[in-house]
Amino acid sequence: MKNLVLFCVIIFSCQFLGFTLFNHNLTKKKNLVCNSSFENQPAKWHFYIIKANAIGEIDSTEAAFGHNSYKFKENTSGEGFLHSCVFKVNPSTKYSVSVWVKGAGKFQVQVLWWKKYNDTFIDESAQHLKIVIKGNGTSQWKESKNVIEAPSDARKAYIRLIAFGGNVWFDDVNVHQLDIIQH
Ligand SMILES: [Ca+2]
Repeated sequence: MKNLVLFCVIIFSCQFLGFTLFNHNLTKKKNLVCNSSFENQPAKWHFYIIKANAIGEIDSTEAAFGHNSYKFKENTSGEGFLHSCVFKVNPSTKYSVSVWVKGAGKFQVQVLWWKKYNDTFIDESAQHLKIVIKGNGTSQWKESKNVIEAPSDARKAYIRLIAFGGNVWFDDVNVHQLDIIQH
């Protein structure tokens, strides 16, 4: 009887794991954000301090998915932001943006759109900034999401995560194109 129960547990576990991995792979294929779950090194995310004291770091003790998240470690006056890799976008096209958040502070998710962008030149006049999501952290991991449309002149974009007023963890940042370019 014990062997039968063990067998059933193993079969159920395998099916559940396979189902989870299958769905996760499907999501990953379309996600435009590099290292979206903070599982890889180098992180390919860049942290900037707006007000001292703010510290940003990959945290292997908290995770909504996988093993890691990104922690904004801040006192009540500290404020920082973290920006993602740059990715290509299609103008006048809708994108879904989602993120998992936990913590005591407040947070925002912004998208910065660019006509052009590379490592040595940023055309500041072409910048458009959009606050996509904002809210208060919660004691448990919670997903927040929204849908946005790329400006008519957008060619590239990146995500900026912002937190202030207390520690905040981010995980599983996703940006997916929702429709096909109309031109
Ligand atoms: Ca993760």
